[in-house]
Amino acid sequence: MEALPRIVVSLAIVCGLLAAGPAAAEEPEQIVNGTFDSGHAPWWGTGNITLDSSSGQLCADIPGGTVNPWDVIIGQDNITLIAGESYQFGYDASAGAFGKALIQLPVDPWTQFLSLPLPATSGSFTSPVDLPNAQLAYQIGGRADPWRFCMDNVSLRGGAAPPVYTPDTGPRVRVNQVGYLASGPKQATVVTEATTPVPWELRSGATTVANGQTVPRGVDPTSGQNVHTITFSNVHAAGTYTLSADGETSRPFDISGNFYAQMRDDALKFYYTQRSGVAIDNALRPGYGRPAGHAGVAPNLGDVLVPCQPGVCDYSLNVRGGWYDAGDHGKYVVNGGISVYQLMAAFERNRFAFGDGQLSIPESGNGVPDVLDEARWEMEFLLSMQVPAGKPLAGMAHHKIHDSEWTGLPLLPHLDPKVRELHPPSTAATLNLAATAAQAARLFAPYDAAFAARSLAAARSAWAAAVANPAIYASTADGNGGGTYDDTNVTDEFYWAAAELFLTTGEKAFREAVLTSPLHTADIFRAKGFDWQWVAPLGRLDLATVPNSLPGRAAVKASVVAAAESYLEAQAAHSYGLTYTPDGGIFDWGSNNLVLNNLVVVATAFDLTGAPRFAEGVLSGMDYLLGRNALNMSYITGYGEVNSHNQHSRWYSHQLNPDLPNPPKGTLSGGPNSSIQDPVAQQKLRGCVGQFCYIDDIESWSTNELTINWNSPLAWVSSFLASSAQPAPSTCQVRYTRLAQWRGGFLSVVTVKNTGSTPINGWQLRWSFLSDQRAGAHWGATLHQAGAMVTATNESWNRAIQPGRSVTFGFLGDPGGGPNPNPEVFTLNGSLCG
Ligand code: 9MR
Repeated sequence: MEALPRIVVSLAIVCGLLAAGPAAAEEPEQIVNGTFDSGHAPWWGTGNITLDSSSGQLCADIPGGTVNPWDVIIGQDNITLIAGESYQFGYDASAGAFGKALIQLPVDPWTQFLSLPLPATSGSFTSPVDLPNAQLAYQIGGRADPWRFCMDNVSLRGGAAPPVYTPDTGPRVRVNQVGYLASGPKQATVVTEATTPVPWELRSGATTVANGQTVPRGVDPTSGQNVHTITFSNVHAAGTYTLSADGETSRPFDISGNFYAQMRDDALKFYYTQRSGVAIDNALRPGYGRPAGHAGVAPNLGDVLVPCQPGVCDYSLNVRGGWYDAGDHGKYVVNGGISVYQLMAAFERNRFAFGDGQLSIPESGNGVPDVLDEARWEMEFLLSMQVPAGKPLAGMAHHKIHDSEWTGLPLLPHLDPKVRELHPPSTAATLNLAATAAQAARLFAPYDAAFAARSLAAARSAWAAAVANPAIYASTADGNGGGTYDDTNVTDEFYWAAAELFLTTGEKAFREAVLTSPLHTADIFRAKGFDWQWVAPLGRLDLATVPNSLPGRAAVKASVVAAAESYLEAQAAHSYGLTYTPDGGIFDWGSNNLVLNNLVVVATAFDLTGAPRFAEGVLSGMDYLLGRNALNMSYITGYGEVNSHNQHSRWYSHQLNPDLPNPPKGTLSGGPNSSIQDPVAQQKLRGCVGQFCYIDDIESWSTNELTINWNSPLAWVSSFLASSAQPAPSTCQVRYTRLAQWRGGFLSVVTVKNTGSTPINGWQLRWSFLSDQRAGAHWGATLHQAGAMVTATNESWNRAIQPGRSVTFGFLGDPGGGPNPNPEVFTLNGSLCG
């Protein structure tokens, strides 16, 4: 709450119209967020106004020329009234307010329990009915001239206090409900009133396999609970266990082999069913098939020819495709950027963990690792958001495309009837495009040279456009129908984009941009982690890990390791093992993705140093997400005894319509958010402490949504854990030799060796030419070329390759116009060869 202009306050005092009298002050408050301290949820407005709470009041510019009071409304729903109870209503408003404030039935016949003609600011009534969903509506239309309305301190006191919600947190012994890796660290947390050690026992069935004393840890500020910890890392035997202490027994859990490869694949499969612009094939995702969304078929009004918001541009773009951001139907370049980056970064970190056919997507079998195919689905969308040549701001990227108004749940994508609009270009979006297109250019080069070249060209033009327009920011008020993703500090986006362009091209200009960025030597790794709005760490991590010749690279690597050390320190001090320690213990929106992104830094330190404590820190960090937390639940759908499965989504709306599915296995929930901006959280979690600011309810969009940028660090971290603990060795080796070259032709032979321990029966070897080469006459294999991609299939006589043995084939080629570099990446039957 911020003070309204003085005139209003004094007017209220003179007239005795204060929001709530002293007698009523003890009565329970029924209005949710009447003070607009952090946004204006759950207030809504009609489509002809934009609600703005950036000043700590709720304001809107009211258009002139409407006819009826109800042509413009600001309202709040779901107010509980009890028959026979009296209620006192009040608020502050800007001078000259016009219209009426109504408390009424939310549907026909719109029975009014209170009708207050503005500018009056208080009134009272006795409810004639029991009603769980009364509506407060400020009907402020009907004026000829435009005007501005502001209000604050809206209050309705009376009736009964909303019932106190107590989550069912199950047994007080908190464990990773999925499992601890046999060789990994094993810790648990006990909630207890005891202040001295208590005995614990680890049991397999009725047998006690280990015991000891808990370690009292005092009151954990992120939960308000008094807790102890238990360590049982020296138990390695696989099995199903329970842990008991203080008269409580944990939920069952495993000590097991590595399940993170499964989690990696599930986290990545999430993206296919987020796809826009294409039908989801039920055969590939049983239970999740649906028609194409926003593919230009009615009632959809997009996304094949999407105009700008009025006055923003004079063209339309085909922006079909990409991933829906979250539970809404919006597509946002900034958020798409970090998401697709993290998928490609996971691949770049360890190409051997990713194969063709791994994710059961329509592109499986095309010779390209599925993770890159999935990433390309989003990259093509990001590229399509670039302002065309010849138009104002050419080379910039539009910030976002989404509905002109918010829609309700459930709503399958193909049924969305709202107008779709391109929003103005922003520097942040443009640099997201530059960074990811540069990254794509180097990763796709071995598979599709043409796409790589197109990406690099787009990255360069986006960079140039951002340099020319370095401070075009998305508006904080542009949030009708979609998220704002606003950001007024883009030094980090500049740093990240410069880093990616340098890593791909090695060019001096980008090297200088990296070295002169104020962030290059700054302490950019924050206790609260990084996300779409703070992307400097992406640049730093890649400069540390992707091979390059940057001067002073040792310091870059050291900065990552130092940050990881501080995260490990935080983890050791935290009784639930969190590396995420936000200022004042205020958990952010999507805190679980911040938890994971800190683990990305710790994991990268492992890659840089090989020190086991970093890999162990990542494993312990996952325990929090998988059940070792104050709510005793796993935040990953389908993992753990009790897990999030009602995430906010318009198409995984099972909680609202049993015919629709829950989110797929491997979907991360946003997690605890201290600011609880949505009505369900505000009704149930008021006054919550840190970890308790979460509810697995589909309408709790501020604590329980799913997004593409939250599953991406889950994919990255689980991929790290899958492969750092169990590197998947390649089982083939390819030698490509260009024996001769002459004007207009060349001769190559290729030897494929089975380095695994089982025979290969039938093979297909694939590579992509890096230039314009064409394969011609061949022997020892049948060659087929599509674009740059070549598929060599065995002949009947050499289909078997025994372990340790090789086959050789050859071909005549045409080098095309350009150079004739040897291909670098080969897949055999979909798996990468070493
Ligand atoms: O993830 C975003 C979070 O960091 C912001 O604080 C929040 C409010 O601006 O918005 C979140 O993003 C939402 C986006 O605006 C719209 N699609 C759903 C996203 C996840 O809740």
